[in-house]
Amino acid sequence: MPRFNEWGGRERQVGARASSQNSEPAAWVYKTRVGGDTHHRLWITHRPSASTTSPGTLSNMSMTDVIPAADIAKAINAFKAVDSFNHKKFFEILGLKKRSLDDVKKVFNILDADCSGFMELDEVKCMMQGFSKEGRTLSDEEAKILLVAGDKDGDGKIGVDEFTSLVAES
Ligand SMILES: [Ca+2]
Repeated sequence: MPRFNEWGGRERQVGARASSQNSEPAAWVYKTRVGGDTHHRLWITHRPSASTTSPGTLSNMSMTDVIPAADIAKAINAFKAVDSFNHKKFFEILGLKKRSLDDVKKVFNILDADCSGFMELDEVKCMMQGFSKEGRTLSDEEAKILLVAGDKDGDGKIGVDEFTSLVAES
């Protein structure tokens, strides 16, 4: 869904998410490259239609482009029970550690739904949903454990390098 902005560049929609199920408006992130710089802009808009997009997924890249859908389903199903989540096992089932660094970064970029460069607590809680809409939200306790495991520099969020380290340790 390209659109034009005041810089004259074409904007590419790179992310979208809704604040809660079926709620509107959703936040949309557009990315533009102007003179070698990448600009991200957040637009608050209404979700065009549930059939063309869904919260937490990218319009131009989906998780199944990187990880086989069968592996995602297996990983989601393994942690259906509340407070059963274990990120090492989750990444292992996904085969994430065996993937290229580039693929792991692609995964991170999808999980970073607002393209802030970090997985903040709300994105950590929705990590399994970032892989599949069938995934459940992590409990507060599970999210806290995952955040503490990933957040090496103590800024309260997970950056791309922290995420690739977390995968490498799994
Ligand atoms: Ca983020």
